[in-house]
Amino acid sequence: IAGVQDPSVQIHAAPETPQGYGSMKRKEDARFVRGRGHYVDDIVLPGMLHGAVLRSPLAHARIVSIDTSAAEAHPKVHAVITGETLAGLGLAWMPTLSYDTQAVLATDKVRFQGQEVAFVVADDKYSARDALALIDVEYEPLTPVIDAKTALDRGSPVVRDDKEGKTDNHIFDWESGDSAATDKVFAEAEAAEDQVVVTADVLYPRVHPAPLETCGALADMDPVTGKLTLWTTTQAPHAHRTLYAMVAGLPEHKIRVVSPDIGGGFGNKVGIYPGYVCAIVASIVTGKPVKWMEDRSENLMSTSFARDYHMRGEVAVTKDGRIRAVRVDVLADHGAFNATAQPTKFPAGFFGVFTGSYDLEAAHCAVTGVYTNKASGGVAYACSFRITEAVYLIERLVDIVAHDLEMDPAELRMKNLLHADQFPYQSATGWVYDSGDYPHTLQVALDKAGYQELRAEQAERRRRHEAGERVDLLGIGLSFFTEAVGAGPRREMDILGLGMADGADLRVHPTGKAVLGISAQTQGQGHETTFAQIVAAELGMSPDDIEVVHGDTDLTPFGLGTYGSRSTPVSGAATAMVARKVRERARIVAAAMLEVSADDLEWNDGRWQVAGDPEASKTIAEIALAAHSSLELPEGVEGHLDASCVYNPPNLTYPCGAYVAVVDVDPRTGTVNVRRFIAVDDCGVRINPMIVEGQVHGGLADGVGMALMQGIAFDLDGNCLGGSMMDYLLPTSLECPSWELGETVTPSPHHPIGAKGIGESATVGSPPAIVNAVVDALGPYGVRHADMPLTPAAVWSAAQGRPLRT
Ligand code: MCN
Ligand code: CUN
Repeated sequence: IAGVQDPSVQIHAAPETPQGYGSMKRKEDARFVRGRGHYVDDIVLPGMLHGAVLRSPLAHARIVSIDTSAAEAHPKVHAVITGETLAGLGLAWMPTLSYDTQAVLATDKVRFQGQEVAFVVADDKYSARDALALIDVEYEPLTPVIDAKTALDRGSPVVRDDKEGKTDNHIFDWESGDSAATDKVFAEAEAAEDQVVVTADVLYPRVHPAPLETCGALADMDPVTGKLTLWTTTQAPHAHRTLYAMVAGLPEHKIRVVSPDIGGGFGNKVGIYPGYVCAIVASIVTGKPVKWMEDRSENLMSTSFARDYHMRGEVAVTKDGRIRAVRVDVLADHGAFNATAQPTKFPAGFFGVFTGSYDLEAAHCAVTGVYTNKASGGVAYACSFRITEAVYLIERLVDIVAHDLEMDPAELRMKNLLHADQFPYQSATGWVYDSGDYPHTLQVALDKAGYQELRAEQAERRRRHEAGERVDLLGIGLSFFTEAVGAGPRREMDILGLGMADGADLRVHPTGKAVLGISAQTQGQGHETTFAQIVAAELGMSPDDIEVVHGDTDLTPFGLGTYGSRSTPVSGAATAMVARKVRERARIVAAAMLEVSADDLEWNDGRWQVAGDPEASKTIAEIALAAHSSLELPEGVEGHLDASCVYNPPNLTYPCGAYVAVVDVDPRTGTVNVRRFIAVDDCGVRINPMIVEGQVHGGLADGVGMALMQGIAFDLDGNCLGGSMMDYLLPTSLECPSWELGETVTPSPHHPIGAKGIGESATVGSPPAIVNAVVDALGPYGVRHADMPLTPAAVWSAAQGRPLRT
């Protein structure tokens, strides 16, 4: 492979592991493996009532009337809330995270199957569900808008006729890159003998994060203090609190949002759902705590979906494989309400990184968002704000270029990847990639896979297949991805006006044990362990002596929460910085203890030490006790040992990775078996390699699910065809190989500990590798592209030359 012997390619050794980092077991697992996790549905309050949501059976219909009298007469029912009740309180509609509005309970129309229509409050959840059947809603059916591709046609029904003057289903147009410069390269490529333009239509189907714990809330409005406590499944407790404060007109200190243990979020728990608001209103109306937990179908049918991007990509490339420019057109199906969660200036999320890991002359993309009669959402499922779609597109395109030019896809990538000496690199769409050594990372993956041997086996199988033997075809699929995670710099990134910085508080107690308060919220990522490790490494302590507090707005500093793999890049940085602040304060105390000047101290081996005299030193525990004692401190030093800080990241971090999928495909049945999967990730310095590998394992399994099994489809009436786990398949160990992981380490130059995010990398990088592998396997059938999910039917149809269209 070209580039391998390139002397500019440096091999990065992992840096000396600071004390505290390493694969320690997860502190939180002590409770999880004993079944002692504490989730929203585990919380029981005295006198608590239960809510249930009546949902629309139709995708698009006018509401003629709602009769709740029979439900209200049910002996165990306390209240039935409808859109009309909420309208009286000014709460029938709520703001979304994308400056749109969303119906809390439908008043005028229902706009997707599963939409919230009424909320019943009863003594127990069974009675609440029973009473739903007693509500009589008369609907006048309307033609639904199901196909995003026809949503903008003249005469299409208008989904959002609640918006004044709205006569179409258009939401936004957004573009990125230099259109004129890109068109110029394409014009040249079309004219030149030695260049071609390669085009492909690529769909990233609608999928769903499907966390094991569905969404829910327990609201308790104390009528005496006027304080609302909300235990809820949220990835962003502080942001939710501010939104509730804005909508309800309550001060933030009168609202406490608690996110207890969360059974998986994957982006599904970023937004605010009508059920949360209904539980709050119901608690106010009844004067009792009210709990609402959705079931599996409710979760799949009504909460934040992901993807649904219809993409056309064009690549201008020289015939010897030098990629010059990429041009992209996207139609984004946002469902009935534009409720995607992403920084304000990025309506298509970070799709702008569709230029991938390659050195391009020019690039441009245009994205158009449309309303359809489907559930809203859009940015969820480990997506790094739509980098999943961007990476999938570019990595499919690169393989299609390789197919059309009859080049080896690894060689084509090596030819176009950015080199280590190009960093920091400004992409054609303006992103400043912080660091990386892409050819090296790819080479590590190819070596680990035994790429040449695999190609030899593939050729041998193809020979046998062509000779008429019944043999599985071997497919080898690569993907190389760059992510942009850790949103983000406040000057560029906010959500509903809230800048994306994060706070951290650290308090070391007299006994030398510490409590760290952070605004990130773990849903399973292991923050209680890794964030303790960051403090431990900075202060020379044991991670066991540091308690990480998160998920309670009364106990933690403000910040925007966990999504877009931002916890380590932003909260993790805040944690390192606050620990360093404490360390500097400790230095002054240590100087007083040792009766030397603070300037004479150096931080060595996890303690403050008199320069040149290792015997004269103080640990943080010794210093903490002294800081709370009668020790005389210099003028202006108050004592105690604590600090707080807010971290505003200067840039995003740019993790990368090279993945190789090896699949066996039976062309007669369309069955795909993922035989091997090699994943080499570079997330900079790894705090806890075991946790990092766990994150990668999960994301790779996600990739198998999306590439081969998952899709939320709709019939022509707008009925959701993915509303249960019989229809929406989760990958299990049976579909997953034993993952083969590798790593390269290119620290982020601007992050205090050199770490980059990892939480979504594998979900981003694995679908293109698997699809590339399946298409590669079908080479003897001349297949150039097939859309996900590559179910046996889809693979078989592709082999027959009649690809399935979703
Ligand atoms: N880590 C590390 N060294 C690094 C980077 C990360 O040790 N260089 C550790 C972190 O400290 C953290 C974990 O790996 O314990 C993931 O860190 P990070 O990449 O910062 O991601 P977040 O913590 O912000 O997690 C969010 C990310 C997202 S956005 C989705 S979606 C997703 C994912 O995490 N949802 C998950 N992984 C998940 N894993 C579980 N179990 N459950 C989810 O809901
Ligand atoms: Cu896009 S899913 Mo994660 O950012 O919570």
